Amino acid sequence: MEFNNVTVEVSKPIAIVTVNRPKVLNALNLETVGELGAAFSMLEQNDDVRAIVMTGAGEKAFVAGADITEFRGKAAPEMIVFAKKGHDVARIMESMGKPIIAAVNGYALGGGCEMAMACDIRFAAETAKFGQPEILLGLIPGMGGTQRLARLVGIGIARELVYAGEQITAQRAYEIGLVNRLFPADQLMAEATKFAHKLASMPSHALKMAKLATNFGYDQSLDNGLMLETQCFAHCWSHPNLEEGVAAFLEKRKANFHED
Ligand code: CO8
Repeated sequence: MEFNNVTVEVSKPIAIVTVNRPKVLNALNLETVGELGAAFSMLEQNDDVRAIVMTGAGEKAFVAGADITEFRGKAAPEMIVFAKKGHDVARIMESMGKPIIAAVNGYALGGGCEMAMACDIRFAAETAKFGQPEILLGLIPGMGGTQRLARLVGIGIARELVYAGEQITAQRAYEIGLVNRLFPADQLMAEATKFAHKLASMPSHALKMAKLATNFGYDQSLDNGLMLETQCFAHCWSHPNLEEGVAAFLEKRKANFHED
C-alpha cells in the first residue's frame, strides 16, 4: 500500500513506520492520521511482521503535533471528527497483537506526544523534547493526552504538563516514566530496531496475550484486571508454544517456538 505521508518498511520480522512530513516537523494532518490507521491495520494482518518501530522523518521531530494549519476556519464538529480519527488510530495501535516501539528522535509535542503514548514502549534520543503545548493555542489535548499521560506519569505531573504547556527534555521525560530508555541520537534507531527484533523473537501468542492483559487491564478495577489476566493466561494453554517452552526448560535446551 502506498501512502503520501507515511512510509512503511517491512524487513521480516519487524516493520518501521515513519511519519514523513519533515518540512512541517511531521505534523499530523487529517490525511496522515488516516494513513497511520491504515498502515497499522495492514501490519496487524501481515504475518511477516511481529514487532513495529514508529518514528519521524528527519533529525528534528518525531511528530510536532496536529497540523495547526488545518485548524483555521474549522468548526467544532469537524474537529471532533479529527480527534475521533486520532483516537481510533491510537486504539488500533493499543489493541493490535504486536508491540510498537516509539523511537522518539526529536520533538514529540501535542498529538506527537499522544502518538508516542499510544505505542507500547518509548525509546528516545537524548535530544528529544516532549510536551502537551495545546494550551498555548487556546486548546487542550485531543488525542488522549489528558487521559494517557495521567495514566503513565501520574495525575499530578500530567496536570503540570497539560496546564502549563511547557516542553520537557528527554531526561525529564525519562525521570517521570514517560520514556523507557534514552540513547544518543545516532544510536536511537539501531537500539529501537534491536529491541524490536528481541520482541519479535518472543512466542507471539504469549506476547499478544501480555499486551492485551496489560493494555486493557490497567484502567480496570484490580478485580476486573485480574479476571482479564486469568483469561489471557488460560489462553496461552491453547497454543503449542507453551508446551514447547515448558519442554525446552525441562530438557535444558533452547525453545523452538512456532512462528504464527
Ligand atoms: N503544525 C503545522 N506546522 C508545523 C507544526 C505543526 N504542529 N510544527 C511545526 N510546523 C512547521 C512550522 O510552521 C515551520 O514551517 P515553515 O518552515 O513553513 O515556517 C516548520 O514546521 C519548522 O518549524 P519551526 O520553524 O517552528 O521550527 P523551530 O525549530 O523554530 O520550532 C517547534 C520547533 C518548537 C516544534 C515549533 O515548530 C512549534 O512550536 N510547533 C508547534 C507545536 C505545537 O503546538 N504542537 C501542538 C499542536 S496542537 C495538537 O497537537 C492537538 C492534537 C489534537 C488531536 C490530534 C488528532 C490526530
